[in-house]
Amino acid sequence: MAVNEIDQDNLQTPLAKQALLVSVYKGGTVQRKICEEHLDELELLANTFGLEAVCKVPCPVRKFDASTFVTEGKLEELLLLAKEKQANLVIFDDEISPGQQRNLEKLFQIPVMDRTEVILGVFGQRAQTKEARLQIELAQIKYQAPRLKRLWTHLSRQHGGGGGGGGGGYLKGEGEKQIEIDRRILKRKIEQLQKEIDEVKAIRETQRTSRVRAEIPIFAIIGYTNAGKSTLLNALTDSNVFVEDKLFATLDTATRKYTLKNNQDILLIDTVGFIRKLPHLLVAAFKSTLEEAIQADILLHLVDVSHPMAEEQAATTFDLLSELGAKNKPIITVFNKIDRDESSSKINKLRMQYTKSVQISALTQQGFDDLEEMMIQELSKLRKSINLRIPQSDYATVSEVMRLGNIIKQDYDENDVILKAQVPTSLAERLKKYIEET
Ligand SMILES: Nc1nc2c(ncn2[C@@H]2O[C@H](COP(=O)(O)OP(=O)(O)OP(=O)(O)O)[C@@H](O)[C@H]2O)c(=O)[nH]1
Ligand SMILES: [Mg+2]
Repeated sequence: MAVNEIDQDNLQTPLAKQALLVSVYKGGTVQRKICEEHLDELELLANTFGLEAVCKVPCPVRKFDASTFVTEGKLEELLLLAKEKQANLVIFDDEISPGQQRNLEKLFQIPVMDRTEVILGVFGQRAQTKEARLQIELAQIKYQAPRLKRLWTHLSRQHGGGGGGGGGGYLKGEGEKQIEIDRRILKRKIEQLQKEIDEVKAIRETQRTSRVRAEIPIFAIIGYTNAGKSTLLNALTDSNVFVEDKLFATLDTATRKYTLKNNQDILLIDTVGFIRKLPHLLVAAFKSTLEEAIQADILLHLVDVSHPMAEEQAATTFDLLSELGAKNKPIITVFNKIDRDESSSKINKLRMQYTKSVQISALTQQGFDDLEEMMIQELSKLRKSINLRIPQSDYATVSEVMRLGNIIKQDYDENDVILKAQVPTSLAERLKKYIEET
């Protein structure tokens, strides 16, 4: 059979769907419990991707094997289990190196994926905008590039463009020559995608600049996937952003205008959800999209307090925020889904950790007044960007601006000091007589 025919056949072949899920842990019962929670999340991810978990295996390990990730004894157990449960796919919750993946596939004789690949697949299926699609395709190709020698692959065999669909079939090992050709094709594809992304980004930059000029304060709703971010945006602004009890319902940021009770207009941005061990390729891919959100004036960090892993999820979000350089933004932590019957002890513990917080239900709109009040309060603390002309003789004021504000530009004009500065709104109030309109 010619290579082309094989390709064609495989594109028709349905994706292996019966997955054996494996997550490793070191330690005792506490670690095992956490491991089980991680497996539940992996199952949700797999389901979202269109796969079914036939068995979830918390796998205690003492050490790892460089070539097969888990050691021989464990591996034998897993091989037996995969046969017994008639799995035709294995998914590891941990990151598996290209070499390990190849070796594991040889042993299992069925495709072996890791969490990263599932997340990339889900993102691929769900992306809507051109930029998100391009970025995901780029991340998928970069993931695939060192893995061309795998027995099975699906990401590189997707229907061209868009990176969409969990579709494509699994392909039996490709020859060395084919791998070389594929590698060159991938390299060219990466360059081309990067160019397209840059173009789309440039357009978005211009849009952002015009928004900044409008000086409407921006609140970004951020948080773990499925926390209820889109539900909150919809409830506040009567919108229709897609909401679903699955992971990564939102992959594109959506912006809506909202007027607070004090008549202040604001923009609310709904964002892509965070997840534990978000593949680095995707952090990089979404950096620019997320950065836009993170350049918001204030972050509303939504936490689903009804989730057993609420604490870990909040911590994960904070880790990703610092990776994106946004940890020091004003953040209001919003404990969501309080309509669900949950022990208040968990909320109390979280409140000790996240002191600037409110409790709401985006579904029943309970607690919305408190949320708004805190938003107004935070907003009033914001700094304001102003242009000042201060006579040099007023040393005291000049030094006060230097001390309390952020000097962006400093010039002299005859006997005046000309400053462009960001200052707290309260100080701006006091500086009124020196403020110059531009
Ligand atoms: N009981 C309850 N369910 C809620 C609440 N807020 C959201 N949900 C549900 O939680 C699920 C996820 O909501 P989304 O708004 O899609 O969550 P998200 O944070 O936007 O999720 P991603 O876009 O996937 O990151 C949906 O089934 C919502 O109906 C709430 O306050 N109470
Ligand atoms: Mg959403």
